[in-house]
Amino acid sequence: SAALRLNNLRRHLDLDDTANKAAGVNPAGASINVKVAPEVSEALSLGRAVVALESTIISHGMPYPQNLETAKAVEAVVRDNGAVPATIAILDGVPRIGLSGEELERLATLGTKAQKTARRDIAYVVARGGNGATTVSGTMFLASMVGIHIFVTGGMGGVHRQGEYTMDVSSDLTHLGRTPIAVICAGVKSILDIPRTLEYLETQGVCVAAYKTNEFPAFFTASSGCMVPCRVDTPEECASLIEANIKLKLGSGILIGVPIPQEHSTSGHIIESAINKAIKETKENNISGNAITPFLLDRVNALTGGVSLASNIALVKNNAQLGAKVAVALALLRE
Ligand code: PSU
Ligand code: MN
Repeated sequence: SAALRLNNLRRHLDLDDTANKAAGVNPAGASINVKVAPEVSEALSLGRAVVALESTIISHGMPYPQNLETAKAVEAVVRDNGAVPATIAILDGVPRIGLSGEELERLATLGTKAQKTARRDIAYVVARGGNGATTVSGTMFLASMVGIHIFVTGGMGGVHRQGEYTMDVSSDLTHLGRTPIAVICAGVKSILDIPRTLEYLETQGVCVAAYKTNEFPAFFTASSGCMVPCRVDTPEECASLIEANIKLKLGSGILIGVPIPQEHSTSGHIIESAINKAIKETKENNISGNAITPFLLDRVNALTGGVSLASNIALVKNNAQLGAKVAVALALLRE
């Protein structure tokens, strides 16, 4: 079955290391250039554990140099737990699956000069030869193109507060509804409307699970007050769920919410008052569209005096640890 997997991958990619170009096949069947890091393409062709990581968190989610330090530390956690990390971004118009140290550094120093690249932005960034930091939706698209099943991040986008009026619903949700990938994260921040986010995920057919709890986590705090339909308690249980989803060919994704470790959780009260103030500021400053999320993340961090950034870093590492273990368990199942 390893040979079969290799053939499957070859069908999607021209694994020519010298040219280091891959002809990825998008759902419409057209070919584009994708650069897969040698370590990642080798792991994929051998059916080994691979974990995708997003890059908007690096460019827009954290300040320099903590963004670079965190990106490197998260990759190290993935490796220490037996999987190969594949940080995904677009550099010079070419989607990259797996970044070198230099490329990570470039992205981290570009910061918000890299374009925040959701699904809708991918074609534009590629066409212009630009640099794009992929969001959860953008990363899912590229990861699933090369056959990666597991993706770790801090938090997903969701339905914004008052989304029932603004219609501001992150494409992370619709894209997870049409991509067979598992996103392992600490839930969604309460800058968002969590109950409506869960309703929307249900409509999209996304399987929402929580790790060692029955409650959907709220990023900075373990508790959101919202129950989830599935509970998983071990990496092996996560892997079985992912494998069943693949075998059923549902075509939709899985969200596994991992509560922030107790010792790093920030007082809900501190965060909540910072969030309310930050949301008020978006209105005062006429912040709209895809600038809202980066603005809120930055303001919440500033208003909490960096407390939220420290929690953020700790929870991403925690998610990466579980994500790598799940990837290893899944690779064993699929052998
Ligand atoms: N939420 C976080 N941290 C993040 C993001 C969201 O707690 O870094 C980023 C992710 O890249 C996510 C994107 O995919 O913001 C969602 O943006 P929007 O709300 O504009 O869809
Ligand atoms: Mn939006």
